[in-house]
Amino acid sequence: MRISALPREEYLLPGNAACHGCASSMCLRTVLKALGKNTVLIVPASCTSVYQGMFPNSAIAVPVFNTAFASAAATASGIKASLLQQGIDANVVVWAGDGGTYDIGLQALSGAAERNEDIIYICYNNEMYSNTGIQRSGATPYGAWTTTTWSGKKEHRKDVAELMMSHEVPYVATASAGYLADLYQKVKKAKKMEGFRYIEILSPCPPGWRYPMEKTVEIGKLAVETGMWILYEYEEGHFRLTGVSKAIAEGRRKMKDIGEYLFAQGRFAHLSDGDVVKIREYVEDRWRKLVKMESDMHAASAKFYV
Ligand SMILES: Cc1ncc(C[n+]2csc(CCOP(=O)(O)OP(=O)(O)O)c2C)c(N)n1
Ligand code: SF4
Repeated sequence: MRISALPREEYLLPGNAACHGCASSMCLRTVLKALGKNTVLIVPASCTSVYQGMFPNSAIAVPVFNTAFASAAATASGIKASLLQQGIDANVVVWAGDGGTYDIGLQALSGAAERNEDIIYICYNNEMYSNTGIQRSGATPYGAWTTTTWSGKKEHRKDVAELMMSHEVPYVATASAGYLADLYQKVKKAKKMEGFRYIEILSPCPPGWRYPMEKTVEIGKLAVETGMWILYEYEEGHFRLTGVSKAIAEGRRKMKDIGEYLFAQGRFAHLSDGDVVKIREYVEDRWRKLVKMESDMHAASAKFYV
């Protein structure tokens, strides 16, 4: 599918307050095209709650409920229940940053996933708390500069998409701002399903990642092409790699060197050779783990109880 084939309706209006080159706003625009107007967005404190505009004005042409940082998934669960009680069937969708997902909103997210609430939770992961001045989050990768990791983060990031798979929810997918048509198709698929659905989008941020604003799509693609970010779907218990990640796993595409991704961004400019080796090893380990997960999935289709 080509970007030009996306619906022409706009639900994120131009002239909003997002930075130039903001992947979060590009992805939200795409996500809303897939969801359509019968949608309620739940947005915790984040860049989105700023660029959406100040009441009574809004850059988002569907109802938006701003909620406290920790409670997006709980708020969405309550709104869905209330709408159903009133006989209204609408897409109830959380749109939250990684700070609101990986750290501060994690308990509400886990609870809603475990209850299999009938909502879609989308995390736009810019790997930091951007809105408050680029602080580290649990999603910040090893080595990255932030204003609270001046010499580079010392820990690897955690992985909430994998955590959602361990909750065995109906649908988990990863996407990247480099591939908006893939994001659109994954949201379309999620929209048709029932129960808890989680989508996480790698969402580059020019001021936080320190690269020129016109490079957002290129950086979003490089993340996938170098294996730093892996595209996949987990659907009703079945895991599979998708898009460029699948092509790399099947040997149809060669993986690019991690340096192409890292040194396109000022936040990694200080990395030593040792740091790069450490990141490369981490990426290779994770890559092997997910490729194995896909092949184990096929092998495990045998029945244990006969
Ligand atoms: C409980 C609480 N702690 C801190 C804040 C201040 N705060 C508002 S937005 C934000 C950062 C949000 O980061 P993230 O969720 O990653 O979204 P982004 O800003 O990157 O879009 C913070 C720390 C808050 N509003 N509430
Ligand atoms: S700081 Fe980053 S995430 Fe926030 S609006 Fe700007 S580009 Fe988007």
